[in-house]
Amino acid sequence: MNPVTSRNQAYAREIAARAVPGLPADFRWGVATAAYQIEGAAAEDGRTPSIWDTYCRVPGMVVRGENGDVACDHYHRMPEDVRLIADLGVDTYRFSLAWPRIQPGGRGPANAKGLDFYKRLLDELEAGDVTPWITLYHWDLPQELEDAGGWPARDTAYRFAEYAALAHDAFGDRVKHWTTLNEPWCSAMLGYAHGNQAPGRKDFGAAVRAVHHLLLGHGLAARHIRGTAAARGDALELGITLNLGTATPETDSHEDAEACRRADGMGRRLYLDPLVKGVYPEDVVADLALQGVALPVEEGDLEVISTPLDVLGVNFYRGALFSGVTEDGSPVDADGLPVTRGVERDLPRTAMDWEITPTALTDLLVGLEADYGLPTVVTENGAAFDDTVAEDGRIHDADRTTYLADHVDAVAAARAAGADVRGYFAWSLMDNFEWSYGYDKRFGIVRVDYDTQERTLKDSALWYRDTIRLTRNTDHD
Ligand code: IFM
Repeated sequence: MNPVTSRNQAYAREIAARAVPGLPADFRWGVATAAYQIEGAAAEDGRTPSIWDTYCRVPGMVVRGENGDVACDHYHRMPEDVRLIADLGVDTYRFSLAWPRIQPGGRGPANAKGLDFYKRLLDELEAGDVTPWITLYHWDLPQELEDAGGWPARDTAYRFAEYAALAHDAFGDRVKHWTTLNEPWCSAMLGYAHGNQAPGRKDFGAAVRAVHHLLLGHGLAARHIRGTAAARGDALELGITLNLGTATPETDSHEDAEACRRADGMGRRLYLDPLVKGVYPEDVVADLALQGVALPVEEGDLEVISTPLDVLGVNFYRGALFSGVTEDGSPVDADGLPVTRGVERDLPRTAMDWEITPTALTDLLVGLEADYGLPTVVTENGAAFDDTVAEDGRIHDADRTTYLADHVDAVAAARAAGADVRGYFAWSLMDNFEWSYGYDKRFGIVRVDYDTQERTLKDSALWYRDTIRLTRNTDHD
């Protein structure tokens, strides 16, 4: 039985009421998307290819060889999509700008037609009373910059700062919320070490250089944006978004504690320590040195990287259990170095085969507060499930509703425990191009029929709308 249908609003209200306590009326509710995943219009109005356009064309890299050429056709259906967002009652829409649309080829002046599209988007959002939240970089590096070395090359950081300046100069008077990078861990590690995201390179040393240059690019952009906003008197809330999880040891052994230290080091502290404290974590630097790899830090870089942040964006999907030994308990190493092994648990999973671990979100947010003390916003959280369209034409995605409700509860619990969490954005507004998985995995609270481009609110979207309404009307703080 599906628990949340439009005919069963009582149940939806029950779940919503469960999610409300602890969240104040001014809590920020949003939905999020990213340019390459929804826009389509890949070759229109001067946009040039990004690394994802190229990667999608490499046989075997993306399920069924799919790509973002058309995606959700958002570029042409944007006003309709914004109406959908406004009708959900969210106050914020987080979207990314396509670098190759705004600055084709990654160098030179801004492309007026590219800027125009986002100007029209801002107009529509304003008309719908929805606050824009811009992400400058959600993985679509102009291909020309990859050809010149990509993120492992220092120059890319300066190119990013130049593009960020073009974008902020154009929209800074209308947009207060700016995120520089989305999930630099993915750009660096999946793109340059694992090779399962664009540009598909497999070179750990290059990935570590990419980490530093992404952070440097962030810092250079942040400095410019801060300076211009202050000079122009523009309101500004500036941040970066990281994909973060939790690392829990399987046992209380030294090996498992070390495995978690390494995982947390490479996944969380390698980014947050330089961003917030202006230093790279010594233990991670030492681990990298053992692997013959170094961060290419130059004088003054860490000062730039630690330009003050107003908010930390947290993308959360799952926590993980780690061990430092093999399944039969024997110590193990690879090339003489200790390994970190993810341990599978008997937990419910999403269609991505990701374990569902809502309490890990509470732990993560509370831990971030303790370690870094920055206000946070959950800039992405959500789940892919194998949705079906029922005979009544609706999508009764109770699994997604439950996932979202449990994670909203987890945010409320983190706030109750003292974490300054100020918002929650569902990933994603609508089904879209899920990178190497193509269109197979559906994360949307709105269904997209890719044959007709018809949008249909799933039950989870109705639940989200009701939850937001109830929270606004019930201030618990
Ligand atoms: O779709 C992605 C998004 O682009 C970045 N964060 C994770 C999502 C789900 O995999």
